[in-house]
Amino acid sequence: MRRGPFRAGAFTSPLHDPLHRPRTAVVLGRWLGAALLVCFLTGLTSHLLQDPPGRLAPHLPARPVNGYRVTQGLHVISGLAAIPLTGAKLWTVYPRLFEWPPARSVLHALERLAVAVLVAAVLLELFTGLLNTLQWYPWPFPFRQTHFWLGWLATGGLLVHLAVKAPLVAANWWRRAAPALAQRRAFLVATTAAAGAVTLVTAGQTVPWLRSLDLLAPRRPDLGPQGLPVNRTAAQAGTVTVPADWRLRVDGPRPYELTLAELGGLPQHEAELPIACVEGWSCGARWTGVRLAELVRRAGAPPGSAVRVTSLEAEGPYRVTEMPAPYVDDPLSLLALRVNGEVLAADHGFPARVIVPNRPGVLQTKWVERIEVIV
Ligand SMILES: Nc1nc2c(c(=O)[nH]1)N[C@H]1C(S)=C(S)[C@@H](COP(=O)(O)O)O[C@H]1N2
Ligand SMILES: [Mo]
Repeated sequence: MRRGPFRAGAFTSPLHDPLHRPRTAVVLGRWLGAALLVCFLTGLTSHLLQDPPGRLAPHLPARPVNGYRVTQGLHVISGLAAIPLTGAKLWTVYPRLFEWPPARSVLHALERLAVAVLVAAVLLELFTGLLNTLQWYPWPFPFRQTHFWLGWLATGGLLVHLAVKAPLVAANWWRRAAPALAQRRAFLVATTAAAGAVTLVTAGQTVPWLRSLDLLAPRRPDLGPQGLPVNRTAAQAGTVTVPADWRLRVDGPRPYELTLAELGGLPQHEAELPIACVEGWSCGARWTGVRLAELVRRAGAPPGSAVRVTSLEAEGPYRVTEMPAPYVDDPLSLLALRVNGEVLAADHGFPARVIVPNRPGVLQTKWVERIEVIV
């Protein structure tokens, strides 16, 4: 029965020696655990901001202005760094996959099952997340819900794993406790270098002073029309032609319509606000337009009203978005007509787009045609 990797002594690396393995696993586990914790908390933040439960929606904060930019930037940075860390951690412990006998007791079998769930959830989570940063969805299931629930599964699995391993973790927490091993040093240095390199060549998609090192990230934040990347072009969204008689319609107690010239005639305000895409890139820009709060007041709606924004786009998941009151009322929230001093390019949402502080990029609706007061 005990052939190949199941043989006793099949793994010859000193790093795989049961005497040395736990300390390596603990050191890597600390880094990986920290990365996964940051990833989970920032992911939860993103999910709540994007799809808040009804009771929470009226309390979402429109500040800090760069809040989502920072949390989602960290989400993608920690997720990418977790990839080499997961590889190193799995390599360290994978000989245990071939343990003999496969299960010593029911408890041992359950413990192994929990590890299987944890590893599968983390691998699938990192894989779907990575492909999402590339806007590549080669699977039949919806990305966001799957990514969300896998996050809970991975975090639950991690807590069980930590509880089971607590004594081993405690015994190997300090360097003195474990015998020194030159190969471990080399392995940990190489893993740190790999995680550091992955971070350095991708973080520039959101961290301005790392921009020049942004070699592997799918987007350069400064490349695109008007100095801003485009996630979905007007052609992709099927809204290339804006009707010549385009009007903004605002529905509320006193509905009205405005032509583009009339909108331009209202008091214009400026706001320095980022587009912070869930896929990990972000970029600040100077927007000019009419305050959303003013448009809503003109329709006779009181402060504290939420709105639904509809795009000219024929179809697509971001055609309609709802905006809770704190965003509508924020003085920085605009229906923007210009970006960085120029009339919006078609790809940035001409004739008008929403730009609001501390909100995911997906909700910054482009090619707006209608704003409805909903409460
Ligand atoms: N109507 C509409 N608005 C949209 C989108 C879309 O597909 N349709 N994409 C969103 C996404 S995912 C992002 S990140 C931002 C990007 O804005 P930009 O292309 O002007 O940089 O627009 C958002 N607004
Ligand atoms: Mo996005």
